[in-house]
Amino acid sequence: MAQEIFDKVKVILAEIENTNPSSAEETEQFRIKYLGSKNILKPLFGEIRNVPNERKKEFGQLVNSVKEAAEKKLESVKSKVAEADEAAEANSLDLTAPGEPLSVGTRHPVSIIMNKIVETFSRIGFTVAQDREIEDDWHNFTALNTPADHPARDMQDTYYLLHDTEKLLRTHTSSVQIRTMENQKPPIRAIFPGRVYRNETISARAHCQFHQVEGLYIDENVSFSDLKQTIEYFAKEVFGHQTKIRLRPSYFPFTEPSAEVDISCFICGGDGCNVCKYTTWVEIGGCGMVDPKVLENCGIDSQKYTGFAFGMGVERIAMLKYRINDIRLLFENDVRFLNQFKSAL
Ligand code: 2U9
Repeated sequence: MAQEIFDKVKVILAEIENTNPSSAEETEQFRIKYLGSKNILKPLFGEIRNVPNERKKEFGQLVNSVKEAAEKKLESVKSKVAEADEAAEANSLDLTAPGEPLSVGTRHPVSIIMNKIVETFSRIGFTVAQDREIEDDWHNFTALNTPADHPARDMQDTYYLLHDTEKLLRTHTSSVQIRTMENQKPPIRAIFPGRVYRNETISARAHCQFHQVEGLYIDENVSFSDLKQTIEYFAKEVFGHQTKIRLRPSYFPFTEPSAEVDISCFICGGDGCNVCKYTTWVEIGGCGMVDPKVLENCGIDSQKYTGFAFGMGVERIAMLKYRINDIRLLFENDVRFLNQFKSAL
């Protein structure tokens, strides 16, 4: 009777030694069967009463060795299974699969238009000049023939610096033209892109900051027809080759004669629409022959040299081209707006 119990335990021990779980699931089943709270060794402890006293110690040791064997097996199997699982996962990785695509940013519509304008003028020999945004009265107003009582100089229109009221935020990039003429001898043929500031109440149509590209060509015998040709070339390049230009007489303190520049409406092509307000023309900037007084202010001999100048607002052109009806969208950096320019120009 006692020997039978010993034999049962030995069978279990052999079973443990011969079992080799090969997956996480089989390992768990092994643990439950030999080491779980209802393991198959438990009933054998109950049978210890059938073992004669002199063999009880031997029986206890045998049952313990079975438990130890189960624990040892479980430990060694667990690490092997974990290694196998890791290897299986590594094998399931497809190293030839294409990577996650990087999301590429988009160019800001103002930059797109500014780059297009700069590139267009570069092709006909204009260089690019940039300078400071904080200016003095001379470079922003006085040298440009803007009289002391001109409304543009008013605090209502211009931002003056609080700690240094001699300084202001430039209201146009014309100040860079003055600096260029002060430092270089003609011929001068350059464009002047940059950010400018005006004390405007912000609305859908106006902002206190915007971007301009201005241009200047000074040499001997530069004429109004050179100006017209240059504007026409620019308009056709940027708005399409069917584009016509129209110059309307105007007044600026720094040019004489002066004109507003209109282009034929590229939206309706002459049929009339709400962009051109049914006039078939849209205004894109201004231009004129540099006033001789402005040349003299910069040390250029106005008897020998003449020149033309022009200016345009970049936001206005971006709004016309992309049909944007609120200038504030161009300064808010909302990606839902900016992402729409992915494939522009
Ligand atoms: C110098 C001499 C002349 C630049 C010019 C305009 C006409 C003009 C506006 C267009 C829209 C400004 O951005 S805007 O509001 N500009 O109409 N600008 S002539 O004339 C100059 C500049 C510098 C030394």
